[in-house]
Amino acid sequence: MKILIADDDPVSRRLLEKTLLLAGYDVVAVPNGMAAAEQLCKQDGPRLALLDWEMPELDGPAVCPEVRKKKDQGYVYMVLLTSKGLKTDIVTGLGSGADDYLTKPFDSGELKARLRTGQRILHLEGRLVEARENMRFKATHDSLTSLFNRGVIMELLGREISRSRRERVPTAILLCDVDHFKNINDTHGHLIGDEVLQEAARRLLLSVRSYDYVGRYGGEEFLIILNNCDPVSAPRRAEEIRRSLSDTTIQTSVGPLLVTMSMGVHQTENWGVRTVDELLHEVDSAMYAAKAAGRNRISFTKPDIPSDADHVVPIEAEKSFR
Ligand code: GH3
Ligand code: MG
Ligand code: MG
Ligand code: MG
Repeated sequence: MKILIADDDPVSRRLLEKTLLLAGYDVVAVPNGMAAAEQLCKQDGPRLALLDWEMPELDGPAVCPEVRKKKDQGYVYMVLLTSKGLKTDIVTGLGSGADDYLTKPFDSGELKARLRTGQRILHLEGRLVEARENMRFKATHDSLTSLFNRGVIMELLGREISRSRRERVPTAILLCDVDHFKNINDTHGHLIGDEVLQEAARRLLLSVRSYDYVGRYGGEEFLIILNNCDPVSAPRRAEEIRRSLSDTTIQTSVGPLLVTMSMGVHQTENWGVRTVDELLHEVDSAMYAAKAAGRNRISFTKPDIPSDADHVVPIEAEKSFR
């Protein structure tokens, strides 16, 4: 574990460094408070710190609030180690944001025991952060496919349309629906159907760029948002995505299955004043046109005709996309 030592006295610093190296810590030693704050505010900086009180530039109690100000990183456990031993000093030191307080000369057994307490707190924090991240992932992703769930992909769609309209960059929306999926369930069972959906989702994700969005829109329906996708690229990319499913059979527990999908595509930078729902209705109609034309194909919505309404977007219409 990485630990920071900040002490302006070279002898004191070296003694601490030696003690902590022997205890198995990975030591970063600095001679003043400024350097300490800089190290502790780094994204991958030490999470455990031993700070001397009196140091040039910033003293120990001044380092603590600097570090606490940073909200976008993990907790830093800070121990003040000082020759100042009055009760009022301890109160001031802990009040500045330090987690613990030790007086010099220190007892190495006590120092190590207190640092282990710090590590327990940091470990606990790590587990809480992990639990929070897991919950956040579960709340935003579909449990079967791990794609964005419907709520999230709809929100991203609204946001992306606003951005596309504001910056006048083109975006493509693809609604994909697996063909005759009910037959797979009916013939092989629901679990095989699930395997197919998982593999289809994996292939869709692999076939887009990292900044595009893929979400599970419904049972066997997926919504894909291709950011900054111009009119020339959109049909080609939609075709590549369609073929990512149909070109190779899916290996399932009952053997390989050939699965295809139909796709409705809308590509534009002229959004007009329609709502997300109206837009999705158009893409859905295009998808059904692809079904009607024989499935395993792409159908486009009618191209947008730029109008004055595109240039002056009423505030209310903008709001409806959020
Ligand atoms: P089409 O080509 O017209 O789209 O036909 P289809 O059979 O794919 O369409 P339909 O809407 O009739 O059937 C979709 C089926 O998807 C029905 C539903 O039971 C199934 N389904 C929905 N969610 C899941 C799921 O999570 N797992 C499995 N295995 N099946 C699902
Ligand atoms: Mg000092
Ligand atoms: Mg469907
Ligand atoms: Mg279907």
